Amino acid sequence: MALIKWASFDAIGDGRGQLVALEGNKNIPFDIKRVYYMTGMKPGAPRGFHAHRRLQQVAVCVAGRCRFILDDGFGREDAWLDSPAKGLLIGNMVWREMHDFSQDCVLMVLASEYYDEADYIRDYEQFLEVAKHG
Ligand code: T46
Repeated sequence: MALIKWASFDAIGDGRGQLVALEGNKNIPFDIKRVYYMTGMKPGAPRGFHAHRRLQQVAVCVAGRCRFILDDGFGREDAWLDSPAKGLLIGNMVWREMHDFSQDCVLMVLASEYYDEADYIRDYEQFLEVAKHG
């Protein structure tokens, strides 16, 4: 099963620039309960390294680019986020890592749930155990 799944968004462009609209249960496949974004990432400082038990998310690089690694416990794939018109769908129980942030990267994430540290699995061995044996 492919781990990398994209949502593509219409960019409405005119002489002034581009506009992209994201709407829950339309081009985002869940009710959006939370939006967060990351800026000022340091070169060579990857992020992520965890999975979520329930959370679903869509990640969009609204500026710049970065590389995501997704791992379901059986295989891993990577993909560049390099367009504000492209969203990476990240399901629950998928280990994610973010690498190679460009200096101008602004990474925005839309989430299906409020922030809950108890939903995180931050230990890779524990993630493998849950992914493989429930
Ligand atoms: C994910 C990837 C793509 C909050 O207080 N509220 C929030 O909504 C979030 C997302 C984080 N935090 C706090 C928790 C930590 O003290 O912000 C700090 C940094 O979070 P974290 O180390 O988890 O950041 P990343 O970049 O490793 O991971 C984040 C999300 O946490 C995660 O859900 O999927 O981005």
